[in-house]
Amino acid sequence: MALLKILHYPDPRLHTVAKPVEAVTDKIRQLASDMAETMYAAPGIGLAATQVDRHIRMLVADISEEKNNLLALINPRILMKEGEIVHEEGCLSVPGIYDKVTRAEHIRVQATNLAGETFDLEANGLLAVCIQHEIDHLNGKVFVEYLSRLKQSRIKNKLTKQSREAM
Ligand code: K1U
Ligand code: ZN
Repeated sequence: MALLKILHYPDPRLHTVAKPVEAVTDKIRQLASDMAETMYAAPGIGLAATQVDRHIRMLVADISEEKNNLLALINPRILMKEGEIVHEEGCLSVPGIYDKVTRAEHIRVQATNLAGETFDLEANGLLAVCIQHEIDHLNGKVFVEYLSRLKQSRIKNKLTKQSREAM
């Protein structure tokens, strides 16, 4: 088990489009396990491989209070989107910034699990928001890109200053 380093916006690597996972190997299962450990430690409710500088299409999520309902989605594909929800989002790659984003309220996703089996998942509310947020990461998109240019520029300046001060 290992804690992985999470990339912080505006790191350009966060805009990499992740490649499909060709086969679910022990290496992939180990990465999923390390990502889950990193997500729980942060703490967060989701994490995409992009955020830990692994550019493959895999995400983990757990929205349960007890942190006992881990989902690992490999090569996730949204089959259906319905309705609209406005939810306050945060991001482990954009520490300290929270803002409202409009997304689909209900989604159906097809993905591969850690046993290499394809499955469908229906998600509503927070889980739907979280999965859409994580799939955006796999497509190189960070949630701040839904905000105004002015907000994006302020966030970029704030986080760049913070990372310089941390050096
Ligand atoms: O992708 C990420 O950076 C993780 C992100 C997921 C997310 C949160 C909220 C809406 C959409 C997507 C987070 O987990 S931010 C931290 C967070 O939301 C949280 C942390 C501790 C307890 C509960 C929530
Ligand atoms: Zn995020």
